[in-house]
Amino acid sequence: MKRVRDKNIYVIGHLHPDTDSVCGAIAYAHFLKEKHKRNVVPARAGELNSETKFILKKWKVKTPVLLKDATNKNIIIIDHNEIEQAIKNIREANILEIIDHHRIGDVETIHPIPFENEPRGAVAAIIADRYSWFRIPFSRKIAAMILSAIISDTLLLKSPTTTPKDRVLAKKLAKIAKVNLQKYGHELLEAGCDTIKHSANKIILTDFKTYRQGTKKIGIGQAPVLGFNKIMSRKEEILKELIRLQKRNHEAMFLMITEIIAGNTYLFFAGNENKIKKLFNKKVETITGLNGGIIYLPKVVSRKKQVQPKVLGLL
Ligand SMILES: [Mn+2]
Repeated sequence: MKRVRDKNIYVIGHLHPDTDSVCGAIAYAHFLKEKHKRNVVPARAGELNSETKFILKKWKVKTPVLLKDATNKNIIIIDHNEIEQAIKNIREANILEIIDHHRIGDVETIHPIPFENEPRGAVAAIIADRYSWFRIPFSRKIAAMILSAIISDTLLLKSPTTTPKDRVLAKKLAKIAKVNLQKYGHELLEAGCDTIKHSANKIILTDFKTYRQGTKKIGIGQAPVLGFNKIMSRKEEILKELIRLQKRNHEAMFLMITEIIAGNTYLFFAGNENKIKKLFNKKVETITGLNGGIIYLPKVVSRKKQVQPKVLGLL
């Protein structure tokens, strides 16, 4: 065991945290406290996005503490298991457990630890199962946290990552939280759709994940919008910024602009056009002089299931 001075146990999700990472951490920290584990603290790996801010405010839940460095900390990792997506110095942490719903990555530990990974709509849904196994009732607030995470990660159960178990769970949690699933779901997703207000840089990096193999890195951002018109009038500016960021240290960089009501995506890319074109086998819109392009992907909403497996072929 590594010598650890800070007695707290931090439950933390990935960098550029989304609602699942934040509300999942809140729900799991609460669960562990209910099981009489002390010193469990929900944490976050960065600034909250506007959707998560809306949720925490609405349900009057305290914002998790910001943790920037994992050195000598007791950490429970949720919603990721790749070093590239974890807070700084995760190798220097005492990792106690991992709960995730992504591909198996590269986080290593010294000791055997509980590691649960299941393809579910949200990591919060896996955490909800723990409550059920141990017969710990969901308070209204915790039900709302888990429900919000499921709605956010599955775009109100529209993403192909949604499982039948997630649908049943969402209905049950909506009842406990005393909300109408459709109405609350739209309210929540719309709160996250302030993409248009932001700089191109922030649009790309607010919800951004990096994947590494050896020295090569690929990045995929995703930004939700209501209707494409306004955002696509800024396509040149956004593509230019994506290319600028890619040139610094990525093999290729992508941005999914996803329209959340119809469930369609414009995929912006920066990198080798010929290689990327082949991955999608779709028409590519290019802008003269720019080393990148835009591909329209109808009925694509999931980075994890519909984009990442294709583009990781570039590594
Ligand atoms: Mn997630």
